[in-house]
This record gives sequence, C-alpha cells and structure tokens, in this order.
Amino acid sequence: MVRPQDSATRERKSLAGLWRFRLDADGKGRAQQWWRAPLAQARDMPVPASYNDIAPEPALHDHVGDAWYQTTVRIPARWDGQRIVLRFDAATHRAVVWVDDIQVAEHEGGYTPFEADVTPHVRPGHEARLTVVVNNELTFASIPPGEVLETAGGREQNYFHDFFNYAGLHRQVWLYTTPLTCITSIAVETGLDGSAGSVEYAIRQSGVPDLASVEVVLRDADGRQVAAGTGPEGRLVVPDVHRWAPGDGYLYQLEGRLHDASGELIDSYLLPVGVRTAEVRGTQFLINGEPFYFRGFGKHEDTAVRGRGHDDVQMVHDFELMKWMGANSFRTAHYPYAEEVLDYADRHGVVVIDETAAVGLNLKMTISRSQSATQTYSDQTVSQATQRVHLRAVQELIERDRNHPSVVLWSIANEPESGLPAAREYFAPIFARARELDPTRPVTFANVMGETPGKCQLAELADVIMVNRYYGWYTHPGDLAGAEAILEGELRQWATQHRKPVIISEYGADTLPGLHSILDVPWSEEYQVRYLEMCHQVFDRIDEVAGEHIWNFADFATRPAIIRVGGNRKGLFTRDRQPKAAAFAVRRRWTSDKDS
Ligand code: GCB
Repeated sequence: MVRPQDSATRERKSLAGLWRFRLDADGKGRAQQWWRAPLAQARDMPVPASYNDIAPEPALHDHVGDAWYQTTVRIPARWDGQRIVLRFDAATHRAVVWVDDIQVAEHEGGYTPFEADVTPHVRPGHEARLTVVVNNELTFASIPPGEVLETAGGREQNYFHDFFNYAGLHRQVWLYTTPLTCITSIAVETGLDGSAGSVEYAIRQSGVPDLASVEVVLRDADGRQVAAGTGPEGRLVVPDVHRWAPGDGYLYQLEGRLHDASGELIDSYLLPVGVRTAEVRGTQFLINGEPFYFRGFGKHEDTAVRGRGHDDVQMVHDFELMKWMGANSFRTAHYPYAEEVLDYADRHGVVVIDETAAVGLNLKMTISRSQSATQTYSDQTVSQATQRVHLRAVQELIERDRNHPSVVLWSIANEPESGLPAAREYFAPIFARARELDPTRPVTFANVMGETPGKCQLAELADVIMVNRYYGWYTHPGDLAGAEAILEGELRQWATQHRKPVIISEYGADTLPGLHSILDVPWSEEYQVRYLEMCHQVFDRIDEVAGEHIWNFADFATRPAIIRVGGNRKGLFTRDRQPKAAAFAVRRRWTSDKDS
C-alpha cells in the first residue's frame, strides 16, 4: 500500500469535515443494516477527531460498542477511467465500511491505515454514500487488550493501560485515484560507504508486469537528479551524499515511474528518502556511525476536545515546544502516530522510536487490574489469538513506516509481563517477525518496573534495553536519596549483564502546576524538578545509558482513578501546553543554555 498523493498521475480528495454520526449502544445497527439509508437520528461529528469529548454527554464519553459515521461525496467526473480508492488513515479500534449498499472494507487495529478499491462501486460525476461502523471494544483478542464488563451501570470497558480509550475516525479519510496499472508499494533501505550513500529500492506494481517498465529517479532537495535506475529493484549510489541526521532532516526525493511499451508515462509516485544508517554496536546506539543519545519524551496523541484526533496546528506546536526544550527524539507511546507526525519528524531531523499499540499485556499492574483474570498469558487471556493480532499489528506498522528515516528503532510492546517463560514464547516470534520484515532497524520493547535484570525473559531478545522506571514516584515517594540508590543499582545491573545500550524510556513524577514546596513533596513543581535532576545525575554516571525520554511531554487524559487528578499529570507541559517549572529546568540541561 502506498499513501495517497497528488502526482503527475494521481489525485486525492480529503473527506475531512462534518460527518453524520450515531451511537449504537444496543448494537442493533448491523442487524438493521443502517448503511442502506441515510443515518436516522444522526448528529454532526467532525472528522478527524475522537467522538468522546465533542459533546458534554457521559453516554458519548463512555460509549462502549459500535458508533456509525456517514457522509456523501461526489466523485469528480474527471476521475472517469481511473482506479478510485477509499482510504482511512485510522479507525479506532476496528471498522467496517460500505459504499452505498456494498461492504468494501473491514479492518482490525486502531492506528494503522486500510483501504478499498471502490472503482466498481462508484460512478464519476455521481454521489456515493459512505458509511462506517467503528467499534471501540477491547478484548483479549485485540491490541491493546482489555475486557468488556457487564456491570450494574451497563456495559463498561476495562483496560490495562493508563490512557483514555478514545475512539472514532482519528485521522484523515481520503478518496484518491491511481492509474489502472499503478505502483502499489515502494520500499527503500539506505546505506553509507564513506562519503557515498546508497538507496536500495523495491517497487511493486499492479496489473500485468510486462506491460509497464519501471524507472527510478533520485533528486536532491534542489530538484537536481543525482541517480537513476531501471527495473523494479535496484541500488542507487549517491556520491557525496547529504546524510539525513538528527537535527538535519535532509531529504532526497525518489520518483518511481511506470512507462508503457511506447514510453508513455503511466504512473508516477514520489517518495521522500533520507539517507542514513541506524544500528546498535556494543553499548552504543549509532546513527550514521556516530553515537546518538536520545533526549526527549514519551508522548501521546492527546488534546482537549479532539482527544486523539490528528490536528496539524497541535502537531506543529508540539514539535516547536520539543525543539524549544532541546529534545532530539520521542517515542510514539503507546501506538503508531499519524503519518503526518512522522513526515514532520523526517523533515526536521527528529528521531523516533516507533511503537505498536501492544500496551497492557500485563495483568500484574495495580493501576489497571483485570476483573476477570490474574494470569497474563493463558488461553483465556493473552493467548495465541492475541499473538496473531499482535503479529499483524507489527507488520502493518513496519509496512507503513519503514521508509521514514526518522524511525530508528521499533518498539513492539510497552510493559508486558516479561518475567515468565510464557512471555518468551509469546514474544520470540514477534521479535523474529519484526526483524524479518525490517532487517535494517534494531528492535526492542519497554520493560516494566519489577522485571529486573535476570528476571526479565525478553531483554535477551531485544537489541536495546529500554526501561520505564519510577523510583521516587511509585516507590520511594519523597525519598530521592533512596530512589537514587536503587535506580543507579538497577541501571548498572542492566548495563553489566547485557552489554547493550540502555534507554530510560519513561521516568517522571505527577505534578500539579501551582503546588509548591520547599520540602520533597510529591505533586509539587519543585519535586518534579528535583526528581528529574536526581535521575539525570544517575544517567550521567553510567556510560551505557544511551537515552532519556521523560514521561510525559504533556499531561493527558486517563480513566478516573484515585491516583489520577484530572488525568495523568506527569507532563512537563500541562494538557494545554503551558510549561511547568520542570520544563525550564530540563531545557537548561538539554540546551545547555544557562540563561534560559
Ligand atoms: C508507565 C506506562 C505509562 C503510564 C506511566 C505512569 O509505566 O508505560 O503508560 O502512563 O507508567 O504514569 O504511570
């Protein structure tokens, strides 16, 4: 699958805007075939956005089950003779799609795109009715997992992760054209050899292969051709390459072209390409052969009203704030982010750890307990059925994001229970699948507190040790000296036992802006500053530490819980992106700008 784009041979049309919308709490819409007619009793709903916070209604906010979206679109008359595709950049967590009365697509997984060739079902110049049912139920056979409970108050969604289960059409919806014979996928892998760079490419096309020949042109950022090739696979060499590097998001543009026997252009597809390498060597993480230290955040796609809905304004603002902080990287905790986010990271030289939505494969967490089970891995809980969905999620993530130079590391899960032999059985094939799909990038997961060196069965499988640690918060609250000793002891153990780079992918303290204290009082702004300073002193003493990602960039929404005050408050920024004291303190560290 290649993304929709406007090129010499292709055109796209965004379907963002107000759609008609109706909740279906009783789940009767499918039986009553609601797609067959204009949606009755419908209200307006913006796309893209989560639906949950659009109106002040508990039934909307806490909805469990199906929700229906519908719109009508006129297919441009000039699209006659083209292949017409309907694409959803995401539908959380699963969806079925109809064009008029015909089902055209079905997809599982809330953060990766899917599409349908709708050419036979639409008529250029005429209107088509698009209906989507989006379902937000999390079960042990979904990624992330969860359980739907029948309670006195009705059906309730329980889940084992610490962020609100936003749902809906969170990202763009596109109608787009391709020629009938067209490029269907492009994959690139880049390398360096001294001052030269290489781009290995593989292009797939639909239709009869012999009818079209493939040509590839690589241009620099000024549009000058620097290399060219023919055939569906090949290797381009760029002398004196301008490398993509952290802080220098230099992109070449690869154009894949299909020509017919008479030389006529049939299809043209443009792909930005950053030439760089990413690898683990010993205890270092290398980008372009040079040690890279990750400085940044675990984030969320989370804002007021929109929930998880993508918004360019918010995206650019967040990147500007990260730049102001001196951050060079972030992790897409805890799901694949909108593709626009990776495009931006590519263009601006921001480094990304790209994560699947496999969060909460852990029934030992006290914050979000299962009501039905205690064993994480079993036929009734995280099982082979979960693993199948997880493998697919890894595949969809890698297929979607493999061409982004900003992505240097795959994270296949966040905080699974990892101390059991069953964890190894479950995860070994997932590591293997990630490496098979992409041999060029290291693979890891985020290890949870308590699954210490020696106990964790998965660290051995990972290329990087990535740990989430909260000494001084969930343990040792207010006791930074005690926290420091245990944090340092554990990190040194990881470093000596595994001889791999260690990234602290989460550390943080909830903080209420305006709460102050001279003493080490958790929740105060001063405590967040001192907690982070303590962690930083420890990291600076351990050579194998290759990165620090503070949890979290900004406060974010969670389910109600007595340890959550209006959500998770570990942000360096509030949910509306105002800085807490720690933002200035960390900025001083990350920019070494003592005057700021
Ligand atoms: C974690 C999780 C993250 C939580 C965070 C917290 O370890 O990975 O999703 O939000 O801790 O604040 O408890």
